[in-house]
Amino acid sequence: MYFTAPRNDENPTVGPLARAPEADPAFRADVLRGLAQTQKAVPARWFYDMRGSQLFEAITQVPEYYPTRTETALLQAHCPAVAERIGSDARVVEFGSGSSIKTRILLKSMPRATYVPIDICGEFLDEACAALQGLFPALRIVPVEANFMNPVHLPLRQDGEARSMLGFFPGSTIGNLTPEAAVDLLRSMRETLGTNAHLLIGIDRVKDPQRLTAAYDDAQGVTALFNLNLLQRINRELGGSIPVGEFRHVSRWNPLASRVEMHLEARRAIRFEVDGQPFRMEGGETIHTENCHKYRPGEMRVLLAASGWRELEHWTDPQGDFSLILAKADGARQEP
Ligand code: AVJ
Repeated sequence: MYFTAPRNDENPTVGPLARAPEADPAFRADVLRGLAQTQKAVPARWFYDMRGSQLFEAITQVPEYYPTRTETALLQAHCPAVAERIGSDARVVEFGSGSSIKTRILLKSMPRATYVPIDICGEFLDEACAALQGLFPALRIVPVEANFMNPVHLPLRQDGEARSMLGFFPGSTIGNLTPEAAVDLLRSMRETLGTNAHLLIGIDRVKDPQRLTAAYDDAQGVTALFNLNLLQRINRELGGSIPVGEFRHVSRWNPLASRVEMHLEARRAIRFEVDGQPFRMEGGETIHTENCHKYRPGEMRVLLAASGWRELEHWTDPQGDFSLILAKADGARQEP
């Protein structure tokens, strides 16, 4: 979600930065609550303002960040098989669609699909849909502006639309959630999509901790900028006085929780305000900003089974770095 400043030609007395953007009340509540905790923490979804989204796109290009290019290759190799199994006219529901290039790979194999992207950012959604429609003129697109973490009401099936449903959840976004929350989300997707649905999901695998932490701490420092941008966003949108330069980006492997954690570590003792409220941090104290859970293949199967999904296909790259899984709603009654 991002905010645009009023345009100069529409409002000549106001410069682009003259008016502070409207703060999202949910952002304010999450930040104030998170900074008051013993282990300070801000939910990762607040990374994605305009600059954060651009920085994430840049992360996908750095050499250390293998997930995007690995998953892209897997999709290129296996989407034709998915389309063959499900039908090239299925309804494709993407959870957290963003601006993804990956969708194009899938839709290339499913030219007669109806595409239902779900995203919380209406502005991104509109832009992405327009771009996609330009590439696939025959594609039916029915965007839904919603937070996919909650059960979503899908638009009714239109005339001539196929019965088969394919949920699409690439990028290992599921890894941002704890396993418990991941099960809740996968269950709610199962509910949203219905009894005969399939799910195509990308999940990153456990591997050498050095490669994992490097993927979240690239040499060019793009991930550091991405992490630190959260503090800039807090300052800008919530009237914060956080001394951003006093923070250091940290990426660490937590072996017990099987996840990479990103933190922002205070270099020395500091005080600052957010929304008029005072906060202090000791030197070395951190704000926990993201979890990226990694799974082993068997654990992925268990995670899916616990959420009502049965694994049909499990594809990986030659190095076994990343998984692309096709699952089917379990216990599906055969619809007439
Ligand atoms: C978009 C959540 C999949 O966890 O790998 C990348 C986000 N954060 N580098 C990930 C991210 C820092 C990314 N996901």
